[in-house]
Amino acid sequence: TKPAVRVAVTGAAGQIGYALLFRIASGEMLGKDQPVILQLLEIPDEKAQKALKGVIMELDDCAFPLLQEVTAHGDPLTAFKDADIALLVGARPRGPGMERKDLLTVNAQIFTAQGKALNAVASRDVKVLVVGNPANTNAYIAQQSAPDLPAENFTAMLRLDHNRALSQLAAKTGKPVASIKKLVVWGNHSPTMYPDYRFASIDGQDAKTLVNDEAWNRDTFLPTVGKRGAAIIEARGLSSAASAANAAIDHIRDWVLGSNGEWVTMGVPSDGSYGIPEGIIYGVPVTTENGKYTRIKDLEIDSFSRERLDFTLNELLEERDGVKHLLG
Ligand code: NAX
Repeated sequence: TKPAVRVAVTGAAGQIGYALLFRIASGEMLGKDQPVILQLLEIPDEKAQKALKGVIMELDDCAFPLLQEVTAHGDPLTAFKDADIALLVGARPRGPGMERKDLLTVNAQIFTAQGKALNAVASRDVKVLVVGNPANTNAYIAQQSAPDLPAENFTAMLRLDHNRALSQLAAKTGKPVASIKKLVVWGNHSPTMYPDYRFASIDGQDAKTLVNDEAWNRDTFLPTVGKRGAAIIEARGLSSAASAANAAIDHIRDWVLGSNGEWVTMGVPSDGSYGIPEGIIYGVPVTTENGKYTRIKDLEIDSFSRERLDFTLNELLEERDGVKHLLG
């Protein structure tokens, strides 16, 4: 059998953690022949650690054949030891009366510490996915705090937005989601993101021609995908958890096992293409193979799209400027 892969998960006792860990342990993320070790991090707080123990009891009770070991941690320096994959899910949510700036600051502290810990103890080619919000900027902070690790291994989750866009487009055209190829969601994981089907095909037909409804794109599709998170909170009284966990599984599975030539959206450090300053963590279309992602280059950006790409970029630049003074 294969040697086990070490997967560190933060915020492991939270909602997304609860929807995520059992699927990792059952082999849905890394394959049904891939043993895993789970290294779970929660805040040192007694209540959180106790809840984490409860989750581990349930993992034990599943008797997953692929789950070789599970450990509980209150310190990233032990949780990330030799980690091959790190899913950074835990973050400080916005509390009552908390300004965006305060949210950025508290999370900058968390992700600076976690980036340093990864830098110190994780596998030298650890693959990092940041889910905790503000995901792109948190990923940027973690990356900046881990100078000894490859920058391209720090990614943020845009896959939930990508999947939301797929399902909206499928509903509009009456076609199955699996028939849609080459969709992308550009930019920040926030309502400023830009879901874009200009390059997409559906059942081999050009998606734009098939939809043929610019007003729907602008007035329905973009806001529906962009505000889907808020709509889920409104309906459920809680933020998306199962769909977020599912997207995290999709992101890592494709990164590790390959996307078979299909485009997927990943938030990755910019290489300067599409006018996105180098290093900014921005959602772009990629294909993945052999544990690496490759950006889709040289797509045509029309003036409407340019505006949308810049709008979401400006938000990311503001976020970066808001935390600049906190980075060494
Ligand atoms: P929960 O509040 O249910 O769980 C978060 C858990 O993280 C808590 O148990 C908390 O104790 C823990 N935590 C907080 N700080 C930590 C730290 N420094 N180290 C370790 N653990 C820590 O939130 P949940 O619904 O699971 O959401 C988690 C994060 O995902 C939130 O930031 C949320 O905004 C974000 N999301 C991101 C999405 C994306 O597409 N990128 C979509 C879903 C979700 O909204």
